[in-house]
Amino acid sequence: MAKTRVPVAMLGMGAMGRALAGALVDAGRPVAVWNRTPGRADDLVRRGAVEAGLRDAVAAGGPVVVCLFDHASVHETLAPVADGLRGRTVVNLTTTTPGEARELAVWADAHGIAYLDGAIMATPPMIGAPGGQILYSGSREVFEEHRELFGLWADAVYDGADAGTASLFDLAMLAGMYPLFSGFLHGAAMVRAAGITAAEFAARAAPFLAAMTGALPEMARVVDGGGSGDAGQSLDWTAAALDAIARASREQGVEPVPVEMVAGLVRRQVEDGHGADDFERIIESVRG
Ligand code: FVH
Repeated sequence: MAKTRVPVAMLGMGAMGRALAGALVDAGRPVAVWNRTPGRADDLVRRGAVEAGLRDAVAAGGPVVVCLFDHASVHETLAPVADGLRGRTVVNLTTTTPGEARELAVWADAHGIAYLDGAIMATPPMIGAPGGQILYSGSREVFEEHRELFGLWADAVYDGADAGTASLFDLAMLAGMYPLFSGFLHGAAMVRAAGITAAEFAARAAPFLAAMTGALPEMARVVDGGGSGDAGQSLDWTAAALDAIARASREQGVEPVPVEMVAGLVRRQVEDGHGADDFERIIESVRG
């Protein structure tokens, strides 16, 4: 059988699982789909996917791609079919911590399963469209063997043999994204109190915030010890600026919680005598 005709088993038909399976169906790949609650893949079945019981889906022959809610649901799903997975390949695209990914890799190895972990840096509509990335780590052989398949979903990036690395990058990047989104929504609440819509605010904030990300490489240079860290704004200055933002927020009747989180990190460094240092110094407030 030609490699592209080997059926891919897709476990998990949530929003992301359906998007991944849909991209394969669109590319003419045979796909066997399974979901704990049957019927969530009806549209895919109409388009050519085969809905199967768990054991039959796993027996389909090709790689078994897992996209479930969390680490626990992956174990709950794979444990009963571990015998059927011996000698086979599992690609786990469920969001897990690095430690959980490594634990799954060890579990897979103990059951004779080749394991590749993945982290999806995309939303379901981005699957099969430009702009998405999926990070992989674990078995290089599995990554190389299924590279073409992975390319149907998004840009595929291999991050090395440690199964935890893809998750580490994923969650570290999300650690940046969620505070950014919270900050945007905080700002939207502030201007809304003045009758400005979130859409108007987004049109102003998006280019500004995008331009600000240009500062990241220089911040990184300072953190890595290659920059002076004295070119920007001191933490004393930043503390005053954050205080002004918090006061402005309260004037608008909005609780400045996201900004207070940052102010707390700054305050710790100022209290430790680093008020003259640059903003990058607050990394010391989160280091263990
Ligand atoms: N959706 C997104 O934008 C993000 C983008 C980045 C990566 N994530 C991760 O992808 C995993 C799946 O996400 P999802 O969007 O498909 O999630 P849901 O639509 O909530 O579907 C969850 C599926 O998991 C099944 N499930 C839940 N618990 C169990 C269990 N104990 N045993 C077996 N299956 C389970 C659930 O089945 P059902 O409720 O329909 O029966 C869904 O198929 C996730 O790790 C994201 O972090 C997506």
